[in-house]
Parts: sequence; structure tokens; C-alpha cells
Amino acid sequence: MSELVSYELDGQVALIGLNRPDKRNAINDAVIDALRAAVLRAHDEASVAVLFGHGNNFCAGLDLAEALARATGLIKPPSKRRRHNWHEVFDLIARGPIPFVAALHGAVVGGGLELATAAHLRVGDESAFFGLPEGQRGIFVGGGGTVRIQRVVGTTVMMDMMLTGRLLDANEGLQQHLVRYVTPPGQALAKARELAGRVAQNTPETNWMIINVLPRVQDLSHDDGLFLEQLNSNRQRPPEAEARLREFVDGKSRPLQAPKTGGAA
Ligand code: 1HE
Repeated sequence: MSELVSYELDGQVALIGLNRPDKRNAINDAVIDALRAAVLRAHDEASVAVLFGHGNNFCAGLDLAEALARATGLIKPPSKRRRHNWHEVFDLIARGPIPFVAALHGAVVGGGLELATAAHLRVGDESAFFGLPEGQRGIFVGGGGTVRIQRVVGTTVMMDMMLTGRLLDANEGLQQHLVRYVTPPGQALAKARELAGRVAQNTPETNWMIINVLPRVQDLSHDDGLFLEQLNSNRQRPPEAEARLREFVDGKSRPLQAPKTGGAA
């Protein structure tokens, strides 16, 4: 596995780390290739994956030096039109077979925020800040942000973030659903691993439906959404589901625990 992206398997959980801290984990084509390889490996051997950044930041977004080289013709454009490599890899994360949990700290900006929103659960520590500085750089989001970030924060907030370049701190990120959990500094990865362990206890089939059916239903009309829900919830139940249902009926399942604080933190 490339040095640009670290990979480790801890039980059922794959740990995937952006590993270019000297450039604040900015994403160039080589990082995308390494990320694709890590994500595909996690699809094969893990039940859940955790995405994080080495160093003091999650990710500073698009590699602006590479973008400049491309803009000035130093990097030749591809001879054929192909799917955008960020779209392809971020969709492998968002619509693949296993859930992803992102652990965020420091800069989560531009393409870094686009990557973070491809994950299904996001945890930030108090150092995390979120921004879309594309306006300042004379470019536009290109890693799926118009679709994913806009759905998470809504048009009003995304317009503000893009037009003004204003940075959101961890608490504002929490309010805007960019993260669901905020931890003290340095603890986002531990919390993400804890959550991933919990998610790994679900059946793979249910996890697949949660991450693949929910976002598609969001794109459908009321009627088509209910239809797709029925197609999925009325499927033949796998033996694992039957065993879990029986466990509950026989009074052997772990009881649900009411939250202590009522919050998600
Ligand atoms: C980079 C990049 C980068 C840092 N591309 N090299 N993204 C941005 O507009 C964010 C640009 N980065 C920053 O604003 C700051 O670097 C940070 C706030 C993230 C971190 O600040 P700091 O003080 O810790 O680091 P630094 O001194 O600014 O940068 C350290 C090195 O990383 C330096 O390189 P060096 O060789 O001079 O040491 C920087 O040049 C390098 N570096 N960020 C390339 N982004 C598909 S469309 C997506 C569109 C976008 O993502 S737009 C947002 C781009």
C-alpha cells in the first residue's frame, strides 16, 4: 500500500489514513489512486472503515500546486473523457458495501470536506474547522460537494460558506450536521473507532441497506421512496436476521440503553 495513504486492519475495522502531512494531506492524483486501492481493500476484508488524517489536519483539499500545473498545461489533459477520479473514489466510499466513519481534526476544507461528507458518520475534535475556500482560489467544488455537502448543510449554508469563505468551527459544524459528535482535541480517531466497532456489530446486510437505500430514497418521490423501502425491507430475511429476531423474542438480546445525557456528544 502506498505511503500516501496508510492502511491497517484492526479486527473487522479498516483504518485508512491520509498520509501527506507536510502538504496538509492535500489531495493530488497519486493520493486519489492510493485512496482507491485502500478503499477497495477495505471493501474486501473489513466490515467498517475509519478514514482519518495523519498530522495536524484531516485534509487541505485539492492539491493547488497540481491544479496550477494542470491549468497551465504542465500536466496534459487526458486524451479521453473519463469519469472524474474524485467522483469515482468518493462514490466507492459513499455507495460501496461497507460504512465509513470519518475522524476529523484541524483543516477539513474544500475537497477535504467533500471527502468527509462521502463518509456515513463523522466525528470531529474541537480543533476541526470546515470551509469551502474555492471562491478565494478562483475555482469551484469538484469532488461531489454540490451534491453531498449541499444535502448535508442545505443550500443556504453552503452558499454562505462558498461566497464568503467563512470557516465553521467544530460546534458550528455540529449544528450544521457536518459532524454528529465532537470530542476533546486528539480524541476524534478513538471515538470514530469506537463507533465503527459498534456499527460492525450490525449485520452486513442491514449496513448495506442503510448506506445504499437511504441516500437513494432521499432522491426519490414519496411513492417511489416507499416502493424502494418495501423492496428492501420485505426481502427474504437472511439466517443471521432470523437468529437476531429469535434472540429478542426469547428475551436473550442486549436491551436498548436510553441515552444518559440526551445528546450525541
Ligand atoms: C498545500 C495545500 C493545498 C497546504 N495544496 N499544497 N484548499 C485550500 O485552499 C487550503 C489551502 N491550505 C491552507 O489554507 C493551509 O495550508 C491550512 C489552513 C490547511 C494549514 O495551514 P498551515 O499553516 O498549517 O500550513 P501551510 O504553511 O499553509 O502549508 C504547509 C505546506 O502545505 C506548504 O507547502 P511547503 O512546501 O511550502 O511547506 C503548503 O503549500 C502546503 N499546502 N495546503 C497544495 N491545498 C476537486 S475540487 C476541490 C477544490 C478545493 O479543494 S479548493 C480548496 C483548496
